[in-house]
Amino acid sequence: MSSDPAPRYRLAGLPSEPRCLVMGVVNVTPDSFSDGGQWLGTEAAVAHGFDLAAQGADIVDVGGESTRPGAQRISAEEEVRRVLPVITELARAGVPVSVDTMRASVAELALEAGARLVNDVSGGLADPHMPRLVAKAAVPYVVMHWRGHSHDMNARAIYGDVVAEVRDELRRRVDAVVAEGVDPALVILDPGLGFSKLNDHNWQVLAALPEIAALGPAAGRVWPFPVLVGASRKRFLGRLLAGPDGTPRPFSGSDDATVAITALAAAAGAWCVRVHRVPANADAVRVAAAWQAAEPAGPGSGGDGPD
Ligand code: PMM
Repeated sequence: MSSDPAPRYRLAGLPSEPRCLVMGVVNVTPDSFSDGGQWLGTEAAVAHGFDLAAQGADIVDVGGESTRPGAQRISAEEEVRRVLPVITELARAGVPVSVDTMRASVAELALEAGARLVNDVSGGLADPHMPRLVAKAAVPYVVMHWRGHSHDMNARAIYGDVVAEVRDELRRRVDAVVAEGVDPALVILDPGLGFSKLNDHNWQVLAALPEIAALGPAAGRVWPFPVLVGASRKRFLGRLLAGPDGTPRPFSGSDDATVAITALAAAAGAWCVRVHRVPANADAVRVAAAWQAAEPAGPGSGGDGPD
Protein backbone atom coordinates (compact mmCIF):
# COMPACT_ATOMS: atom_id res chain seq x y z
CA MET A 1 0.00 0.00 0.00
CA SER A 2 1.30 3.47 -0.85
CA SER A 3 0.53 6.55 1.20
CA ASP A 4 1.27 10.14 0.39
CA PRO A 5 1.10 12.53 3.34
CA ALA A 6 2.04 15.56 1.21
CA PRO A 7 -0.53 18.38 1.25
CA ARG A 8 -2.55 18.57 -1.94
CA TYR A 9 -2.26 22.33 -2.23
CA ARG A 10 -0.47 25.07 -0.32
CA LEU A 11 -2.23 28.41 -0.16
CA ALA A 12 -0.73 31.16 1.98
CA GLY A 13 -2.41 31.51 5.35
CA LEU A 14 -4.75 28.53 4.91
CA PRO A 15 -4.52 25.03 6.31
CA SER A 16 -2.98 22.49 3.97
CA GLU A 17 -3.70 18.82 4.39
CA PRO A 18 -3.13 15.67 2.37
CA ARG A 19 -6.90 15.60 1.73
CA CYS A 20 -9.75 17.75 0.53
CA LEU A 21 -10.54 20.56 3.00
CA VAL A 22 -13.94 21.32 4.51
CA MET A 23 -15.31 24.87 4.58
CA GLY A 24 -18.20 25.34 7.01
CA VAL A 25 -20.81 27.97 6.14
CA VAL A 26 -22.05 30.72 8.45
CA ASN A 27 -24.71 32.75 6.66
CA VAL A 28 -25.43 35.86 8.72
CA THR A 29 -28.56 36.54 6.70
CA PRO A 30 -32.32 36.46 7.16
CA ASP A 31 -32.92 34.81 3.77
CA SER A 32 -30.10 32.53 2.65
CA PHE A 33 -30.72 29.57 0.47
CA SER A 34 -31.13 26.90 3.11
CA ASP A 35 -30.32 28.34 6.51
CA GLY A 36 -31.48 31.96 6.24
CA GLY A 37 -32.32 33.51 9.59
CA GLN A 38 -30.72 30.83 11.71
CA TRP A 39 -27.49 32.69 12.43
CA LEU A 40 -28.54 36.30 11.92
CA GLY A 41 -27.55 37.54 15.38
CA THR A 42 -23.83 38.06 16.00
CA GLU A 43 -23.78 35.83 19.05
CA ALA A 44 -25.53 32.92 17.33
CA ALA A 45 -23.32 33.29 14.25
CA VAL A 46 -20.11 33.33 16.28
CA ALA A 47 -21.20 30.32 18.32
CA HIS A 48 -22.09 28.48 15.11
CA GLY A 49 -18.68 29.31 13.62
CA PHE A 50 -16.93 27.88 16.66
CA ASP A 51 -19.14 24.78 16.51
CA LEU A 52 -18.25 24.22 12.84
CA ALA A 53 -14.53 24.58 13.60
CA ALA A 54 -14.82 22.15 16.51
CA GLN A 55 -16.65 19.68 14.25
CA GLY A 56 -13.78 19.68 11.77
CA ALA A 57 -14.22 22.66 9.45
CA ASP A 58 -10.79 23.67 8.18
CA ILE A 59 -12.14 27.09 7.16
CA VAL A 60 -15.27 28.96 8.26
CA ASP A 61 -16.93 31.00 5.50
CA VAL A 62 -18.83 34.04 6.77
CA GLY A 63 -21.29 35.79 4.46
CA GLY A 64 -23.83 38.55 5.00
CA GLU A 65 -25.57 38.72 1.65
CA SER A 66 -27.92 36.02 0.41
CA THR A 67 -27.31 34.79 -3.13
CA ARG A 68 -30.31 32.50 -3.40
CA PRO A 69 -32.10 32.75 -6.76
CA GLY A 70 -34.23 35.89 -6.84
CA ALA A 71 -32.47 37.57 -3.88
CA GLN A 72 -32.21 41.37 -3.88
CA ARG A 73 -28.99 43.07 -2.83
CA ILE A 74 -28.41 44.66 0.56
CA SER A 75 -26.30 47.76 1.25
CA ALA A 76 -22.57 47.50 1.92
CA GLU A 77 -23.17 49.03 5.35
CA GLU A 78 -25.66 46.32 6.26
CA GLU A 79 -23.32 43.63 4.96
CA VAL A 80 -20.47 44.98 7.10
CA ARG A 81 -22.74 45.24 10.12
CA ARG A 82 -23.62 41.56 9.76
CA VAL A 83 -20.24 39.99 9.06
CA LEU A 84 -17.57 42.12 10.69
CA PRO A 85 -18.19 41.31 14.36
CA VAL A 86 -18.46 37.61 13.51
CA ILE A 87 -15.23 37.55 11.51
CA THR A 88 -13.42 39.56 14.18
CA GLU A 89 -14.30 37.13 16.96
CA LEU A 90 -13.63 33.95 15.03
CA ALA A 91 -10.34 35.21 13.59
CA ARG A 92 -9.18 36.50 16.97
CA ALA A 93 -9.61 32.97 18.33
CA GLY A 94 -7.47 31.57 15.50
CA VAL A 95 -10.20 30.11 13.30
CA PRO A 96 -9.25 30.34 9.59
CA VAL A 97 -12.02 32.57 8.22
CA SER A 98 -13.05 33.39 4.69
CA VAL A 99 -15.37 36.23 3.78
CA ASP A 100 -18.13 35.50 1.28
CA THR A 101 -18.60 38.87 -0.42
CA MET A 102 -18.74 40.46 -3.85
CA ARG A 103 -17.74 43.90 -2.52
CA ALA A 104 -14.15 45.12 -2.26
CA SER A 105 -15.04 47.50 0.58
CA VAL A 106 -16.44 44.61 2.64
CA ALA A 107 -13.53 42.34 1.77
CA GLU A 108 -11.05 45.01 2.83
CA LEU A 109 -12.61 45.40 6.29
CA ALA A 110 -12.93 41.64 6.63
CA LEU A 111 -9.24 41.14 5.84
CA GLU A 112 -8.33 43.82 8.39
CA ALA A 113 -10.46 41.92 10.89
CA GLY A 114 -8.48 38.75 10.23
CA ALA A 115 -10.14 36.95 7.32
CA ARG A 116 -7.60 34.95 5.31
CA LEU A 117 -9.48 34.24 2.09
CA VAL A 118 -11.83 36.23 -0.14
CA ASN A 119 -14.69 34.15 -1.52
CA ASP A 120 -16.17 36.21 -4.33
CA VAL A 121 -19.08 34.43 -6.00
CA SER A 122 -18.90 36.91 -8.87
CA GLY A 123 -15.26 36.15 -9.65
CA GLY A 124 -14.46 39.87 -9.68
CA LEU A 125 -17.33 40.82 -12.00
CA ALA A 126 -19.65 42.48 -9.48
CA ASP A 127 -17.12 44.99 -8.17
CA PRO A 128 -14.32 46.14 -10.47
CA HIS A 129 -12.24 47.12 -7.41
CA MET A 130 -12.15 43.58 -6.02
CA PRO A 131 -9.23 42.09 -8.02
CA ARG A 132 -6.93 45.04 -7.15
CA LEU A 133 -7.84 44.79 -3.48
CA VAL A 134 -7.12 41.06 -3.46
CA ALA A 135 -3.88 41.59 -5.37
CA LYS A 136 -2.72 44.18 -2.83
CA ALA A 137 -3.66 42.00 0.13
CA ALA A 138 -2.01 38.94 -1.47
CA VAL A 139 -4.58 36.53 -0.03
CA PRO A 140 -6.13 33.44 -1.61
CA TYR A 141 -9.08 34.36 -3.84
CA VAL A 142 -12.04 32.21 -4.87
CA VAL A 143 -13.08 32.99 -8.44
CA MET A 144 -16.50 31.47 -8.98
CA HIS A 145 -18.37 31.02 -12.26
CA TRP A 146 -21.07 33.71 -12.30
CA ARG A 147 -23.20 35.29 -14.96
CA GLY A 148 -25.07 37.94 -13.02
CA HIS A 149 -26.82 38.90 -9.81
CA SER A 150 -29.31 36.59 -8.15
CA HIS A 151 -32.46 38.51 -9.00
CA ASP A 152 -32.39 37.17 -12.57
CA MET A 153 -29.59 34.62 -12.66
CA ASN A 154 -31.78 31.73 -13.78
CA ALA A 155 -32.62 33.63 -16.97
CA ARG A 156 -28.90 33.45 -17.80
CA ALA A 157 -28.76 29.66 -17.53
CA ILE A 158 -28.56 29.21 -21.29
CA TYR A 159 -25.77 27.00 -22.57
CA GLY A 160 -24.88 25.09 -25.69
CA ASP A 161 -22.13 23.15 -23.94
CA VAL A 162 -22.23 23.96 -20.25
CA VAL A 163 -18.87 22.36 -19.43
CA ALA A 164 -16.96 24.16 -22.16
CA GLU A 165 -18.66 27.47 -21.43
CA VAL A 166 -18.08 27.35 -17.67
CA ARG A 167 -14.46 26.37 -18.25
CA ASP A 168 -13.88 29.13 -20.81
CA GLU A 169 -15.66 31.80 -18.78
CA LEU A 170 -13.63 30.85 -15.71
CA ARG A 171 -10.47 30.96 -17.72
CA ARG A 172 -11.32 34.47 -18.90
CA ARG A 173 -11.96 35.57 -15.32
CA VAL A 174 -8.61 34.16 -14.24
CA ASP A 175 -6.88 36.05 -17.05
CA ALA A 176 -8.70 39.24 -16.03
CA VAL A 177 -7.87 39.06 -12.31
CA VAL A 178 -4.28 38.06 -13.00
CA ALA A 179 -4.01 41.07 -15.33
CA GLU A 180 -5.09 43.18 -12.33
CA GLY A 181 -2.20 41.80 -10.30
CA VAL A 182 -3.69 38.76 -8.54
CA ASP A 183 -1.06 36.07 -8.04
CA PRO A 184 -2.22 33.00 -10.03
CA ALA A 185 -0.81 30.82 -7.25
CA LEU A 186 -3.52 32.26 -4.95
CA VAL A 187 -6.48 31.68 -7.29
CA ILE A 188 -9.06 29.03 -6.41
CA LEU A 189 -11.72 28.12 -8.97
CA ASP A 190 -15.35 27.31 -8.25
CA PRO A 191 -17.82 26.11 -10.91
CA GLY A 192 -20.68 27.95 -9.14
CA LEU A 193 -23.23 25.18 -8.72
CA GLY A 194 -26.75 26.61 -8.77
CA PHE A 195 -25.60 30.01 -10.08
CA SER A 196 -27.18 30.51 -13.51
CA LYS A 197 -27.39 26.74 -13.78
CA LEU A 198 -30.47 24.58 -14.13
CA ASN A 199 -30.79 21.09 -12.76
CA ASP A 200 -28.85 19.13 -15.40
CA HIS A 201 -26.19 21.82 -15.80
CA ASN A 202 -25.06 21.19 -12.23
CA TRP A 203 -24.65 17.44 -12.78
CA GLN A 204 -22.82 17.96 -16.05
CA VAL A 205 -20.44 20.39 -14.38
CA LEU A 206 -19.83 18.04 -11.46
CA ALA A 207 -19.17 15.09 -13.75
CA ALA A 208 -16.63 17.21 -15.61
CA LEU A 209 -14.84 18.71 -12.60
CA PRO A 210 -11.44 17.50 -13.73
CA GLU A 211 -12.02 18.98 -17.16
CA ILE A 212 -13.31 22.30 -15.88
CA ALA A 213 -10.49 22.72 -13.45
CA ALA A 214 -8.07 20.57 -15.36
CA LEU A 215 -7.42 18.63 -12.19
CA GLY A 216 -6.57 15.65 -14.31
CA PRO A 217 -4.29 14.83 -17.18
CA ALA A 218 -6.01 17.32 -19.50
CA ALA A 219 -4.14 20.06 -17.63
CA GLY A 220 -3.16 22.82 -19.98
CA ARG A 221 -0.54 25.42 -19.33
CA VAL A 222 -2.56 27.67 -16.96
CA TRP A 223 -3.91 24.82 -14.87
CA PRO A 224 -4.27 23.18 -12.45
CA PHE A 225 -5.96 25.42 -9.93
CA PRO A 226 -7.38 24.33 -6.60
CA VAL A 227 -11.14 23.86 -6.91
CA LEU A 228 -13.87 24.64 -4.39
CA VAL A 229 -17.20 22.80 -4.73
CA GLY A 230 -20.36 24.25 -3.19
CA ALA A 231 -23.14 21.70 -3.64
CA SER A 232 -24.45 21.76 -0.09
CA ARG A 233 -28.24 21.94 0.16
CA LYS A 234 -28.61 23.29 -3.36
CA ARG A 235 -31.91 22.86 -5.16
CA PHE A 236 -30.64 20.33 -7.67
CA LEU A 237 -30.13 17.91 -4.78
CA GLY A 238 -33.66 18.45 -3.51
CA ARG A 239 -34.93 17.73 -7.02
CA LEU A 240 -32.87 14.56 -7.33
CA LEU A 241 -34.37 13.34 -4.08
CA ALA A 242 -37.96 14.38 -4.88
CA GLY A 243 -40.75 12.25 -3.50
CA PRO A 244 -43.00 10.07 -5.68
CA ASP A 245 -45.29 13.06 -6.32
CA GLY A 246 -42.33 15.09 -7.60
CA THR A 247 -42.12 17.42 -4.58
CA PRO A 248 -38.45 18.35 -4.07
CA ARG A 249 -36.88 17.21 -0.80
CA PRO A 250 -36.50 20.17 1.62
CA PHE A 251 -32.97 21.60 2.00
CA SER A 252 -32.07 19.94 5.27
CA GLY A 253 -33.08 16.58 3.78
CA SER A 254 -30.27 16.77 1.26
CA ASP A 255 -27.39 16.74 3.74
CA ASP A 256 -26.65 13.05 3.10
CA ALA A 257 -26.56 13.68 -0.65
CA THR A 258 -24.14 16.53 0.01
CA VAL A 259 -21.87 14.06 1.79
CA ALA A 260 -21.97 11.79 -1.26
CA ILE A 261 -20.95 14.70 -3.48
CA THR A 262 -18.19 15.56 -1.04
CA ALA A 263 -16.74 12.06 -1.28
CA LEU A 264 -16.90 12.07 -5.07
CA ALA A 265 -15.51 15.60 -5.41
CA ALA A 266 -12.70 14.82 -2.99
CA ALA A 267 -11.86 11.68 -4.97
CA ALA A 268 -11.88 13.74 -8.19
CA GLY A 269 -9.28 16.07 -6.69
CA ALA A 270 -11.25 19.01 -5.29
CA TRP A 271 -9.29 21.29 -2.95
CA CYS A 272 -12.25 22.02 -0.66
CA VAL A 273 -15.99 21.54 -0.23
CA ARG A 274 -18.27 24.27 1.12
CA VAL A 275 -20.92 22.73 3.38
CA HIS A 276 -23.57 23.68 5.93
CA ARG A 277 -23.29 20.52 8.09
CA VAL A 278 -19.69 19.67 8.85
CA PRO A 279 -19.32 16.36 10.72
CA ALA A 280 -20.26 13.82 8.05
CA ASN A 281 -18.44 15.82 5.38
CA ALA A 282 -15.31 15.90 7.53
CA ASP A 283 -15.57 12.10 7.68
CA ALA A 284 -16.16 11.83 3.93
CA VAL A 285 -13.01 13.74 2.96
CA ARG A 286 -10.99 11.45 5.22
CA VAL A 287 -12.54 8.37 3.64
CA ALA A 288 -11.69 9.70 0.17
CA ALA A 289 -8.11 10.42 1.24
CA ALA A 290 -7.60 6.97 2.75
CA TRP A 291 -9.08 5.35 -0.35
CA GLN A 292 -6.79 7.30 -2.62
CA ALA A 293 -3.72 6.73 -0.47
CA ALA A 294 -4.35 2.99 -0.76
CA GLU A 295 -4.61 3.03 -4.53
CA PRO A 296 -1.65 1.60 -6.39
CA ALA A 297 0.70 4.44 -7.28
CA GLY A 298 0.43 3.68 -10.97
CA PRO A 299 1.17 1.15 -13.65
CA GLY A 300 3.88 -1.22 -12.54
CA SER A 301 3.86 -0.15 -8.88
CA GLY A 302 2.64 -3.59 -7.85
CA GLY A 303 1.75 -2.58 -4.25
CA ASP A 304 3.45 -3.92 -1.13
CA GLY A 305 2.73 -7.61 -1.61
CA PRO A 306 0.10 -9.91 -0.09
CA ASP A 307 -0.04 -8.27 3.38
N1 PMM B 1 -22.89 29.13 -2.84
C1 PMM B 1 -23.56 29.99 -2.06
C2 PMM B 1 -22.90 31.06 -1.42
N2 PMM B 1 -21.57 31.20 -1.55
N3 PMM B 1 -19.52 30.49 -2.47
C3 PMM B 1 -18.84 29.65 -3.26
N4 PMM B 1 -17.51 29.82 -3.42
N5 PMM B 1 -19.45 28.61 -3.90
C4 PMM B 1 -20.78 28.38 -3.81
O1 PMM B 1 -21.29 27.44 -4.43
C5 PMM B 1 -21.55 29.28 -2.99
C6 PMM B 1 -20.86 30.33 -2.33
C7 PMM B 1 -25.05 29.85 -1.92
O2 PMM B 1 -25.38 28.89 -0.98
P1 PMM B 1 -25.91 29.22 0.50
O3 PMM B 1 -26.67 30.51 0.43
O4 PMM B 1 -26.76 28.07 0.85
O5 PMM B 1 -24.73 29.34 1.40
